[in-house]
Amino acid sequence: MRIDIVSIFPEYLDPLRLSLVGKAVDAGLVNLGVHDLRSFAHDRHRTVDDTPYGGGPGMVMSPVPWGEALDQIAGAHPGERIDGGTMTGGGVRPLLVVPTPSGERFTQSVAQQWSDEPWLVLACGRYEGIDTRVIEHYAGRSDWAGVREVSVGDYVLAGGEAAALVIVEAVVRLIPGVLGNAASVADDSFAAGSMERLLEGPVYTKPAEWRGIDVPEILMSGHHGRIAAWRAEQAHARTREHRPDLLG
Ligand code: JFE
Repeated sequence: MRIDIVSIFPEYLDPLRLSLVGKAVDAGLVNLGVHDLRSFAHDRHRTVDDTPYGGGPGMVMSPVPWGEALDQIAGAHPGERIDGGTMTGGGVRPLLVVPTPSGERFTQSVAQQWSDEPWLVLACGRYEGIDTRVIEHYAGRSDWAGVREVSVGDYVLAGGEAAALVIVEAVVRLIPGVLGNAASVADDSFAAGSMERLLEGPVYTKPAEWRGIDVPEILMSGHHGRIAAWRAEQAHARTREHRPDLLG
């Protein structure tokens, strides 16, 4: 999968070079490109924002540098890899992903769907957001796979970068070959397609006693059937306590 991220703070995306996503990049499973939106602004001050039509506080991101950036990243040589290689199949269209508090909820199900996409382009806004015509324009472009405005949660961030980190990590760990243990994907809370949507119960490791707290006896018993039943009961209890909405 190719992933491009556009931001006025490209260094904000540096953590994607670490850990699981970084390893997927190093292994060639993900081609990651991070782009500075300001390099697509041509005025002396590299301006990317302007005052909002209709008035109001703050500034809005101009559609002009966004159009230049997205066209250059996707346009000139469609399907070309960031590393200069060539993608098999060709004619690959990018899906434009725009984090915003007013988007559809980004869920595990969405992450699962996007893990099959060949090419994601994430547009990270700042200020009061991006001029809406950027969304409208790329939604109507047949050389793009579409536009998805998504919210990673009901709180307001200062920009799209932290949301982009969340989205990329959630998607990349679902790409076949990225996670070592396929069972740990299937067993996740909210795993798409699972019958029950329960939170994970508690987990323990050695030592068997830590600061006066014992690991529950049942987990030491070796009775796999009873352990599974206990874990299911713990999962239900935690879901009832933390997320009763999931039980209906
Ligand atoms: C941007 C901002 C004032 C947004 C009404 C770009 N889930 C989630 N929370 N926050 C974001 C996503 C997010 C994403 C992109 C963003 C927040 N802001 C800040 C300020 C009103 C806003 O939208 C700018």
